[in-house]
Amino acid sequence: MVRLVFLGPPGAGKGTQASLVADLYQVPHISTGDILRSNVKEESPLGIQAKEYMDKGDLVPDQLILDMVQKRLEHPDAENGWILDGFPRTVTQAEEFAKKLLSGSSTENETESNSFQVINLEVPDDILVTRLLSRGRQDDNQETIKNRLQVYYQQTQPLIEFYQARQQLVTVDGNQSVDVVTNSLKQTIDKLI
Ligand code: B4P
Repeated sequence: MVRLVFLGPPGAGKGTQASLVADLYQVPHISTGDILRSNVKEESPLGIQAKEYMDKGDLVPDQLILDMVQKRLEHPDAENGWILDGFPRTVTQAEEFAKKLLSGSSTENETESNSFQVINLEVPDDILVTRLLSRGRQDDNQETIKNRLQVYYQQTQPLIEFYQARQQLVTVDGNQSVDVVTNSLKQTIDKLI
């Protein structure tokens, strides 16, 4: 079963690749960034709370994210696999995800570390900044990007060690053309499933 987490700094191509790979393996692409942005657009209570963090490039509080992801994973389309893009993003999110979100699934008898794999997309900082500035989303300005990178190094990068220690991590070079990255991912995933 394809159950993957895409990890990486802002602009690494998580969203770009998760969407392509989800189509290839016919599993839902679950992007916490996309779900948050659609809540912001609808001005839902979650969107109103999330907006102030996203505009600054800060992370939305863990509990809001955990509830949101749990709800999304309860949809029937997630029963036979998923690609999580942008979640977990903190050690707390990762610990809670391992403990709670997978506890009710059919993998109850498996060890937690066998239940999903994590793909870490690696891209140098200068390339990330260039990519984000040319994308030009509302949160893609110099100041916010600087903060998002800092937040990544402080809060998300520790997940590399977290998942390495659990033997769940595979790193892929994201500093190549979109097609080349997709092909590397396909080769990596075919070995994992
Ligand atoms: P996200 O939506 O997850 O966005 P991202 O990390 O900035 O970008 P991503 O890595 O997906 O890059 P993309 O493919 O688009 O997060 C936005 C915000 O939401 C966060 O700052 C935070 O506030 C909040 N949030 C989300 N999840 C959260 C969580 N779990 N906890 C708390 N808060 C959370 O690519 C970027 C650009 O590069 C695109 O223009 C693309 O076309 C280009 N590109 C991609 N691959 C390329 C390649 N190989 N070569 C050249 N260009 C490429």
